[in-house]
Amino acid sequence: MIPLILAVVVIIGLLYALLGKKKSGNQNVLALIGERYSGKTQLFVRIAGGKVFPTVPSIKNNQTSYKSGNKSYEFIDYCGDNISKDEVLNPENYVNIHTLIHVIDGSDPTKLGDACLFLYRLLVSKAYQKRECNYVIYLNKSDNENFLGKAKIVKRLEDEV
Ligand SMILES: Nc1nc2c(ncn2[C@@H]2O[C@H](COP(=O)(O)OP(=O)(O)OP(=O)(O)O)[C@@H](O)[C@H]2O)c(=O)[nH]1
Ligand SMILES: [Mg+2]
Repeated sequence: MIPLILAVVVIIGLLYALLGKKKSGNQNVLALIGERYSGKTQLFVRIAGGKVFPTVPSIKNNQTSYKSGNKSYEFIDYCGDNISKDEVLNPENYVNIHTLIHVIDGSDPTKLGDACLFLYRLLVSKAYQKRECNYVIYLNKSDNENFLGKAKIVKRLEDEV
């Protein structure tokens, strides 16, 4: 009887470990997401240590590995199209996300509505509700003379969400 109980406990333990691992994913992805032209690829190149050069609209994601301390991450610069946003929010990909860096062009008020929509979609997604990833808003183009200012942008995000 005791070996049987032990076997059942071991099987339950193994199942728990396997299913638990599948649910939590690798959580080793740092993802840059945001509207087209917000400056994701420029930021990607800068953080990845490359030489900054004039970029063109991305037609595919850029990806590299990024080391911080003794931890290694997959660093992905997603295109600014809707397919890429769906890809990030897809539970199969989301499960691997450690930190989501949402790049917002702070000098373009016409893009703020779409930025709010993405934030809303993230917050209501089942994947996020199950596990909140680190979420960072990177307010870009503050050097631009049309920069709206942090307070205005935060208020707009709060109002819309
Ligand atoms: N003034 C200013 N311009 C910037 C800044 N960062 C990026 N840009 C410019 O914004 C434009 C778009 O930058 P990208 O990095 O290609 O934008 P993206 O978000 O990758 O765009 P997609 O690949 O189309 O999704 C380029 O002309 C950049 O030079 C910034 O901090 N300040
Ligand atoms: Mg790009």
